[in-house]
Amino acid sequence: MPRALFIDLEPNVIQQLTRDRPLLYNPDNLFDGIVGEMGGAGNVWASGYNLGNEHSQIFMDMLSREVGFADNLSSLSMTHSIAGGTGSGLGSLLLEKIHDEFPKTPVHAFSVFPHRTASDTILQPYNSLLALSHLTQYTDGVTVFDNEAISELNTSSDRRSNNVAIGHHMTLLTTPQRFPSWGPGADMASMFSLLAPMPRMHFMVPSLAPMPTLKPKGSRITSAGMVLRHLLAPENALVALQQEPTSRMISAIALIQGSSKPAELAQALTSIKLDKHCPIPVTWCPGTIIPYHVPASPFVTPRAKTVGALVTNTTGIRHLFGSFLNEHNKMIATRAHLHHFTKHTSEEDALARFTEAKETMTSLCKEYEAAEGDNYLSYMQ
Ligand SMILES: Nc1nc2c(ncn2[C@@H]2O[C@H](COP(=O)(O)OP(=O)(O)OP(=O)(O)O)[C@@H](O)[C@H]2O)c(=O)[nH]1
Ligand SMILES: [Mg+2]
Repeated sequence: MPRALFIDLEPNVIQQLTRDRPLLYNPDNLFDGIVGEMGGAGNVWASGYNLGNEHSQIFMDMLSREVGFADNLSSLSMTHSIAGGTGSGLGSLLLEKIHDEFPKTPVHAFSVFPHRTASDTILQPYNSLLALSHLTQYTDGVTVFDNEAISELNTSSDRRSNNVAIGHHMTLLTTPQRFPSWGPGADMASMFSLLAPMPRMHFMVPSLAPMPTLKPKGSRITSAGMVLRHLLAPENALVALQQEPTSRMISAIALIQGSSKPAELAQALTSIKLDKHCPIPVTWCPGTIIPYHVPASPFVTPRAKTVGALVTNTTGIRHLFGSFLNEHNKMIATRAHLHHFTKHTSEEDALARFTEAKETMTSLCKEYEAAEGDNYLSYMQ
């Protein structure tokens, strides 16, 4: 039975989940709406945040109960999207509460980022910015799943096929911690301490090889070396990033699962350092790609001879945050759609939150920019 808590402010999604698999989930871990407020957060961050705040005790009791069952709590992970009202607003509130109640527990997020060009919620530039600043302040690591990039790779904007890719990546990334005997020191907390040597620069770009959602033609990617090359090619990243010549890699972890031996993986990495696709590392820390060999499960038929997932901490992500900031600035300049927010909070409160979030994200972008130069460590003093 999954230990996960499933929390939503409207019943449809969770009810569908339990209809499909009635015996899989612990009913105590499902929360599908607040009585009298079953309409969700209506795509408004402030609504999700306020509803969460009013009823936070329910969520924290659910969490404390499940944490109480753990012999050895290693970290907490949250999965959400940042564009609507519930994932962003209730998600932000939960991150604050978790930070207060479990200050020593590392927190990670798997965050779905929206299409910038074909936005499906008009308030996205408001919601996303507030969620991003919470992810910066209250988590130790974020794996960014960008619907725009994943839809391009899938050649379809169907959410289900995006979820298949996201699910495969999450599965591979968390394999070492779900089967601890397979990889000592490979729990999320240890991995993110290698990935994010500086606390705020903790947003990871994932990639996957081969993509599980493409037509099954049989993969020509068979060796660890081919998987690594595929993972490092910028066009295979699950985040749409412009290739900026100034971008630098802070750290990366490659998880390779399949028939290749750990020694082959180490050898492949050495030769890849000469490859044109190999990202240029920062100069103020080792900036290496750390390999993890993940044995395949005897219970699952592998979908290819070798599969791999990569998570990269790159300074190039600042350009993505820059585009979120730009969109927000354009919208707030005319106070567009602000009335949706001010149904749930005062205009003064909304504007103060936007200003604070903008400052957080602008200073994070500046930090990434400084990390591209040689004087980053003195910049941080
Ligand atoms: N990859 C993926 N993206 C999704 C999925 N469902 C929603 N999204 C994206 O997530 C964003 C907002 O999601 P919603 O699920 O509508 O928002 P919510 O967090 O439930 O908030 P409210 O509906 O306002 O209560 C949009 O950018 C959607 O495209 C999904 O199943 N997979
Ligand atoms: Mg919803």
